[in-house]
Amino acid sequence: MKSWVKIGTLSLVALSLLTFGLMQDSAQAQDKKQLALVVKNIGNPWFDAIRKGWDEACTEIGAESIFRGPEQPTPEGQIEIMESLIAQGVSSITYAANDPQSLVNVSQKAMKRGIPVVGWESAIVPDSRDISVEPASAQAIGADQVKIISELIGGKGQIAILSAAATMGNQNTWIKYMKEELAKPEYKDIELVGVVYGDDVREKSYNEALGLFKSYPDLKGIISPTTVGIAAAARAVTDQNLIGKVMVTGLGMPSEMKEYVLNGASPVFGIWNPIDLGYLNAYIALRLANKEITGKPGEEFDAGRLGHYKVEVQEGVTNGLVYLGGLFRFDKSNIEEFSKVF
Ligand code: RAM
Repeated sequence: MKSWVKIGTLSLVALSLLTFGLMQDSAQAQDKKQLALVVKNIGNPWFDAIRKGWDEACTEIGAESIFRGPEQPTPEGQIEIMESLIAQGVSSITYAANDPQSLVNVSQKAMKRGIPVVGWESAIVPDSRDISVEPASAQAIGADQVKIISELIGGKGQIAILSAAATMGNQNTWIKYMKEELAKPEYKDIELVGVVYGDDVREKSYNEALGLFKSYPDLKGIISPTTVGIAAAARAVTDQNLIGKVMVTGLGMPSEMKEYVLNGASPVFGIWNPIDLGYLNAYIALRLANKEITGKPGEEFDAGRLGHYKVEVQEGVTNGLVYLGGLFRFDKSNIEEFSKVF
């Protein structure tokens, strides 16, 4: 009997310890943030690089990473995904919109339910997110692409823009600043003959480039502010033996562009680091989910290996903006090295 009591006592202690442990585990599990990242579409290597940094940060901070995107870069697919994330009750949603306007309702629904929303590359519609994240100033990104094409074509001749989808806010904003830059006197001999849309789909972008060669036989340059478009345009120039006749620049991934930098189809292009951008996005999502920040200008926070950030003022919008910083140019001097990174 005695021994039974002893064993019984021990068992009770063990049981209560076990229960305590289980409770702790489930409290931790409940506390583990679920950070959702919604990209324009699956299958674009750019978003795989963004995901790399996002996952790195999630592992570091002990959050669960949820990575979603539609098959095709359409707003409908993104709305469906965001609705399901709201129903699931994730801790935050971070998105790059295929059409920022179309995502306003679903974003507001999430915020009303207490799910913080981060809009990245999508800063054109007010009140559709708690905070915006941008790689660099849109003006600097747009202007730099004009400077590069001007250098490549010797400041003279016809150029065209091959964009992503006509609804995409980031590309549209960059194009607006390209046009502003082109209006400066130093570009008076450059004529922008048109803007075409490849929808961030490889084949469509390639065919749009072919269409430009046909419509404008004197075309000297193409600016493509999308990683999908620039690679497709450079491939089209290469396939059509137009290297040296039509210059391609814009925003590309060194891993996809190496071949075209070396063959001369696209000797110079710009971009920022998508791995760092994904990493920063995850830290911002966590800070919002933990209520350490709300997204208002002036707030400050730490973002792991990237260091300290401050939320900036965004013109005409109550919520703030965070810049990653770092717009780089790639050419034959550094393409080899960076093509191994992203
Ligand atoms: C494409 C996408 C993405 C953009 C890059 C530069 O991959 O449109 O949103 O940031 O290009």
